[in-house]
Amino acid sequence: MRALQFVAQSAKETDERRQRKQRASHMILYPAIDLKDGNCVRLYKGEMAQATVFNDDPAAQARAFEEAGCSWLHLVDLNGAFEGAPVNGAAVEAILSEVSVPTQLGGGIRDMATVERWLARGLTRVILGTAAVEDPALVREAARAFPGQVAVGVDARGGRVATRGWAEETDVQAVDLARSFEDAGVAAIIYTDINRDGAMRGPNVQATAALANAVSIPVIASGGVASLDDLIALRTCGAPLDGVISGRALYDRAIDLGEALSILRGAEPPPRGGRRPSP
Ligand code: AMZ
Repeated sequence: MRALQFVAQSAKETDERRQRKQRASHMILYPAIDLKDGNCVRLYKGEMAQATVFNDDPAAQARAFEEAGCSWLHLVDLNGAFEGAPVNGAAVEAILSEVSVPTQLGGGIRDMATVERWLARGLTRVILGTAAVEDPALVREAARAFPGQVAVGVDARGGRVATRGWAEETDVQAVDLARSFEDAGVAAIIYTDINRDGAMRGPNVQATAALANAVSIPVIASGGVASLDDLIALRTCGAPLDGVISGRALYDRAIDLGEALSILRGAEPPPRGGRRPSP
């Protein structure tokens, strides 16, 4: 009897270990829907003047990502990030009523009332960027009030954090900012290398790994993903990443969404050079 219990117990332990390992190697793909003037756009290195419209129906775009198997959506209110208050609220609401996957939104969320309003409307997570630098007490208060629902956006140019639509430079080092929230209960740090964003030159794997190794908060990589190899590089970078945000590469079809999802779930990588040959 005792032997049987032992066998059952060790089978359970093996199972748990396997699940833990699977979780550790599983990364979430966050497809980005960046909103400018009600449209889905991609910018080049955050420049509003260099916007390319990919879809004028954000809700349809969101549904397409959901139908393709994405388990989360990453939304950005670009006008909101510049203006310091929500601007593309109607588009965000249209997305929320269209999809049932969890969503995170950043851009123009700078006070508690806005945090509360968005979470009450069905967002899963809010992202605070500028406020993390200018009003860190807000991040702490929000994370306390909404555990698991507040992420910090750390957007850096040359290692230093930029704010207000990335138009303002600060002297704050990305790693220092991330570390300062170590005990605040934030759900994630979303780390963007601005010079890679929209540039299709590959992500800054080294800086992302360094940041992820410097904090115990889950880190989401953002900026520059251009190929399936980039996803493999992030997945095997030596730091546990929670996920990766991709925008332009998905819209341009530089990476195949289905293949990206399977790579991030820990499947064997396809042959180098990207796509598998078609049957
Ligand atoms: O592309 C840009 N110029 C840009 C952008 N994508 N500016 C800000 N943002 C995003 C950040 C973060 O998700 O990556 O807006 C959010 C931060 O907004 P705020 O208002 O809190 O600084």
